[in-house]
Amino acid sequence: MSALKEKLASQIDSLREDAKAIITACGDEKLSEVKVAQAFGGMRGVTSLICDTSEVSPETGLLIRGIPILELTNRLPEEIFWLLLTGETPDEGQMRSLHEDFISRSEVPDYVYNMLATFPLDSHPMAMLNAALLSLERESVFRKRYFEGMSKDEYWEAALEDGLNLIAKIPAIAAAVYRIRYEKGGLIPSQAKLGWGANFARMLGIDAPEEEFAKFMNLYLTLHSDHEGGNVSAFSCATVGSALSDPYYAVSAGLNGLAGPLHGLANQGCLRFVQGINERYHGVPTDEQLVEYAWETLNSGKVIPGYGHAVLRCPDPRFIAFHQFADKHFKDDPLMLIVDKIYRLIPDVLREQGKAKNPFPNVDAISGSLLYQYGISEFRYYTVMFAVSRALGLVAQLVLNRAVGMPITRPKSVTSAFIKSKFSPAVKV
Ligand code: HAX
Repeated sequence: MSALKEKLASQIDSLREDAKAIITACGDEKLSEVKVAQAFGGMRGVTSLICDTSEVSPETGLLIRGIPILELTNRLPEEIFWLLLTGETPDEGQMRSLHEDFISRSEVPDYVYNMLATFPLDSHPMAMLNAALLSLERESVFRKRYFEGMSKDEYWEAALEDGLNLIAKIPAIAAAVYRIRYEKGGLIPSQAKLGWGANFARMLGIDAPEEEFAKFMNLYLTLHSDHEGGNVSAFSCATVGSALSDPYYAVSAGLNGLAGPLHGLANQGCLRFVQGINERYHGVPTDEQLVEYAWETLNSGKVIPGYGHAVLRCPDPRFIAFHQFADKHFKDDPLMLIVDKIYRLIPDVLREQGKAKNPFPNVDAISGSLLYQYGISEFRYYTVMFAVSRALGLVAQLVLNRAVGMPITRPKSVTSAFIKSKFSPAVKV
């Protein structure tokens, strides 16, 4: 048994007992109430999910298992995966075991590459990634064991099997999407022993200093790994997984959500915004010019990409981590100077407009501009890199959900006619 499986196996009983004890002790307590505006408003602020892998504090941002993300920026993404799942950081032996486990599972079947090669070249890279993950569903251990009659207590093990296989293979698949979709030449063979992030960096075949780019990629993959349970990708993945659809279906569903412009796709929009400024003003604009550009964007009914957040009410610490990295490596680059200036000036513009509840940058305000520094100029690919990282959190959440026996997700809906009739005194019909 791998060290990770052994570790989880030792925790499962207490996870289940904890969940039961909590429900017995305070199952009738209220977590939140739902107002009509919230039902019409994407359930914003309705506390109704359990997620132990990470939480997002409005005031300080992402905590992974209670640890602020800024304290984890030197960790490898594999360590973060272990932490997300077990609540502990792995020791050297455990890391070695996880590393070997990923190596042994990393080979991608040829049919996946063959299918990717048939995609028209104007396909979106996220559609290619998700199609590839779905094609791997035929390998699902969870589905096979489910139909062989596996007991409920074993669901987590089968979900972990699929999850580990998916995570071990996703870097090579994502790199293949890049090289095929953008006609970069042949695929670069995997060297899984380099480590999960460094191998991904290498397989992309980017012309950048290898060690520095690998370091950047590890940071990127760590920062995007998880963001509690209610964001579109996590919630979609958990919902699909709750029907006992196997992890290939569930993770791919989550990543389809990540492909939306208000979620993971914002990183490509943000770099376009920064470049638009660069082109209009032939370099770094004056403060007045930048503010003018921001108002033009807002007045034309668009959002400022990379700013605002459904939960955060502070600068996203993931933005801060990238900003620190940029300061170290690309301090005087014009695009980074524009990113900096936006950070300094846009919050006041958004405050003045008075709509966005959070006027501060989120992670997407800078991630694309950094990828661009390394010569990755294919905007549409950026969300694929986000997806590679987010697979860590989605799998961790799925495995834990199956471990504690989370039932099928099924909130109740009502019709708008019901709301009108129930609250008619308050509604002019
Ligand atoms: N620029 C302009 N207006 C904004 C804004 C921004 N950056 N952020 C929010 N607003 C507007 C909203 O569009 C909304 O306007 P309407 O009332 O006219 O509909 C109003 O402010 C209130 O919105 P909110 O409650 O503050 O924000 P939401 O929770 O509804 O939405 C979003 C959160 C992240 C979707 C939003 O802030 C946004 O569209 N930001 C720009 C896109 C972006 O950066 N997305 C990435 C988010 C991080 C992420 O998930 N990455 O994967």
